[in-house]
This record gives sequence, C-alpha cells and structure tokens, in this order.
Amino acid sequence: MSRLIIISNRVSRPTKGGEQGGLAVALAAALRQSRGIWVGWSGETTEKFTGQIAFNEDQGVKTATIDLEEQDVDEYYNGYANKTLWPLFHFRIDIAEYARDFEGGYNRVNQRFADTASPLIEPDDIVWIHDYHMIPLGQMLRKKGLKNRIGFFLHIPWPPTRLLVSLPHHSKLVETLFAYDVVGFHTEEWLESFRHYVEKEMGGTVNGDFVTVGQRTIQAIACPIGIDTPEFVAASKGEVAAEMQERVRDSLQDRAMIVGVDRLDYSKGLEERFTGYARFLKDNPEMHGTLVLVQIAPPSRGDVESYQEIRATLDSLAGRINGEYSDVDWTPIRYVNQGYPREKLAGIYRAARIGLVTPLRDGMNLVAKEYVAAQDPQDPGVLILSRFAGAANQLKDALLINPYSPEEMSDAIGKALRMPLEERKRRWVGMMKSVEEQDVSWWRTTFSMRLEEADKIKQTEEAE
Ligand code: GDG
Repeated sequence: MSRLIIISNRVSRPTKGGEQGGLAVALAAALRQSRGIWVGWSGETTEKFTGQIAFNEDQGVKTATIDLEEQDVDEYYNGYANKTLWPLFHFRIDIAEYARDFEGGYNRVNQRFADTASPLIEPDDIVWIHDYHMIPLGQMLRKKGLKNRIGFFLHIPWPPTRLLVSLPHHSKLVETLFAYDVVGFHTEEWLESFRHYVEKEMGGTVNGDFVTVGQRTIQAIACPIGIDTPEFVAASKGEVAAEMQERVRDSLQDRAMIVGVDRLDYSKGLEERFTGYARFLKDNPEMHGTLVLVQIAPPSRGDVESYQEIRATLDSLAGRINGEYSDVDWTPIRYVNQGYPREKLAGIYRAARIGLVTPLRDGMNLVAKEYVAAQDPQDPGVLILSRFAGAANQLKDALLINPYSPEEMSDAIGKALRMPLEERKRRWVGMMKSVEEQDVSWWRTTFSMRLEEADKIKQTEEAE
C-alpha cells in the first residue's frame, strides 16, 4: 500500500469526544493504515511566513501544519476561497467578488503549500488534494518535479460554463486541474459541467472518463462522498444520543419536531426554509401549536460580510415568524446558533419527525445522509430534501422539493406529517440502502483505486 499524503486547507486531528466529521474519520483511517501525513494550515497566523512545519501525531494520525500571514488569510481564505470561488461555484455570481489581490494571495498561499509539502513527499507516495482552496496546488507540485500520482477532489459544485466564465482568468485556473491524474466530483451533474467547460472553452475532448486538453489526459469522475454510516448508526443508538433524544422530546410535549442542521451559510437555503415553514403555518392554522422547527446553525466564516448579512437576516426572520405565530405556550422556531457534539446531534436527528434540508445549491450535503442514518428503523422520520443538493441524486425516496418555492415546501411538510408508517418505512429503507452502500469508506477506496489505476495506465502508456 502506498503512503497517502493528504493536503487540504485545514487538517482535522482525532478527538476523543467523537466530535469529528465522517470525512475526517475516514481520511484518518486511511492515513493510519498507510502511515501517511495530513498537511494543512494550522488556523493560526504569524507575522512573517517562515514555512516552518509543526508536526503532530495523535492516535496514529500524523499531521503537518503551517501558520500563514494575516494578509494570506485575508486574500486567500476569506478572499479568493470564500468571497470569490465559494459563491461563484454555488451559482451566486451576484455576490462573488473579483479582486486581483485575492487571486494573488490565493496563488501565493498555494505556492507556500507546494514549497512546504514537496520535501515531505516521497516518490511512491499517493497525493490527494482537497477542495477549492487548493485547485492549482497540483500544478505547482508538478513544477517542482513531482511525478507522483496526484488526485484532486472538489467538495462543492462545479458551476455551469456560463457562470464560470465570469471569473477573471478562469481558463488559467481550470488548466491547473490538468496537472492531476484523477479529478473527482460528487455528482454526474458537476462532472458534466466540467466536461462542458473543457470542450467549449478549452477545445478539449472527452472520451468516457478520460478528458484531454493538448498533451494532457486526466480521469474525471463522479464519486459521491458518504458518511461513516456504521459509526453514525451506533452513535444514534448510544447513551448520549438517547439522553439527548429524551431531553428534546420532553421539551416538545408531544409536538412534532422538524430539524435543520447547517453551518450558517447562504448556500444552505435557511431563509427559504424559514419562509417555507412560515407558509405552512399560514396555510394550516389548525396545526399551530402542534409542531416546532429546531434549526441548529453554528455560525461560520464570520469575517466575511455576506455571512454577517445572512446571520442578521435570519435573526430577524426567525424573530418575525415567532412574533407572528407564537402563543404563550408555543414558539414555532427554535433557532440555535451553537454546535453540538456528533453523538448529541445523532439524538436530535432521531427525535425529529422531519429532516428539512433545503440548500439552494450543495456539492453533496452530509446532513441529509446523517438524518437518514440516525432514524429508528421501526419508526423512521421523513426527509424533505432540496433537489439542488448533490445528495438528491442518491436519496430519491426523500420528498424532493424546490427550495425556492414556499408552497412546495409547505405541501411537503404537510405530506410528511400525514405520511403513514408503512410509507415512511419504505422510503427510509430505500434511502438507507444508499447511505450504507456508498458510505465514506466506499468513497475513499473508490477514489484511491482510481488513483492507483492511473499509475498503471501511465506506466502502460510510457512502455508503449
Ligand atoms: C462541504 C460541501 C459536502 C453541522 N453542525 C454541526 C455539525 N455539523 C456537521 C454536520 C455535517 C457537516 O457539519 C456539514 O456537512 P455538509 O455536507 O452538510 O456541508 P458543508 O460543511 O458545506 O460541506 C458539502 C461536504 O463538504 C463534504 O464533501 O457534502 O456539499 O459544501 O457532517 O453534521 N457537527 C457537529 N455539531 C454541529 O452543530 N458535531
């Protein structure tokens, strides 16, 4: 087994309290098995970048982190990654900011990663780079002479060509993807958009999984990420989850609970969710007092203005809906801006009659899968899912809705509340099959196998 080097913006160290996400757990398992290293930004700033690496080893997982300068964080992380690429790739060109400094900072930080990581990489290592923060890193590593198998996985959508061309120097950025051996997306839709761009904007050709531009051929594949299903199922049956479930149920006093769990992000359709729920309350006065929406939304990226704005909007919208519909003994929305450990989260999901997941655009959306995994098979809840989440391609037994339509959301809430047990079970079994079969280990091994094969293909080509 080749040693695995993972490079991503942030690294996730193993924790004892089970607070890590499935992605971190899965990658940690692969790192442990292959005695690999996870390289990333420490999250700290330093006055002058030195390239000094802090090595750490925790529960068999080695990490290597670097500090960045404040200007790096402004231009690379808050700037190009979160003010330019994130909105653009989520189809929000209206709020994407295009500034030269951002692009400069992004390239500078990627170069810093290339300089820092390359001495750690040995010839037989497999390198796996993650997400939109690090798109050009593979090319920078190649320029330093690395001949390793290098893969890239994009965790967010790939936008349609007509939107992507609004990015200054878009083709320069996309060209850098051709330094990789394998490029992965969550869904066929994102993959198709990528291929379309390559054909229309770069004069490239597509032959099955192989995409060629000039002399370079790469494999571009759809490989949907999953959750650590066995771990999440176990967590949902555990003591901590049971306590949380009881606590929530006690507080609900027989009311039905609808749950939403999201980083506070404009891509998650939280405003639309509140509006759709308010629509249900308006259309169904007889249901007042019988249900509660619990929305857990830990704040994220608070240094970026659009995130401050969405937070203010939601504060006032939740207040307005509660003001309009509350009674002395009932508040329709519990809007919670704090995070919970995963085991507690599993209990919250299990207590909910409905999981309401309404992103306007989402690479995959793991919350939808976690909600399914946490259900009691004998009495499962109903998942209402936006058709614009990557997960909608796999979770076809969810009630799929258009999050821009408050009526559709309202109808789906009504349907979910009335759904007979047999139908709930049937739909859940269908969804759980996919959540179990294509879990995070499946995702990791499927992608890594492609990378291993890429090497064989290259060797055959060289021999010819
Ligand atoms: C990106 C892409 C893609 C949330 N609140 C708490 C908490 N969370 C956890 C959830 C879930 C994770 O955060 C969120 O994952 P999502 O997939 O829903 O969304 P993003 O953070 O936007 O992730 C997305 C993903 O990358 C993977 O490729 O699916 O499309 O945007 O695991 O449970 N976890 C805990 N407490 C919380 O309060 N412990």
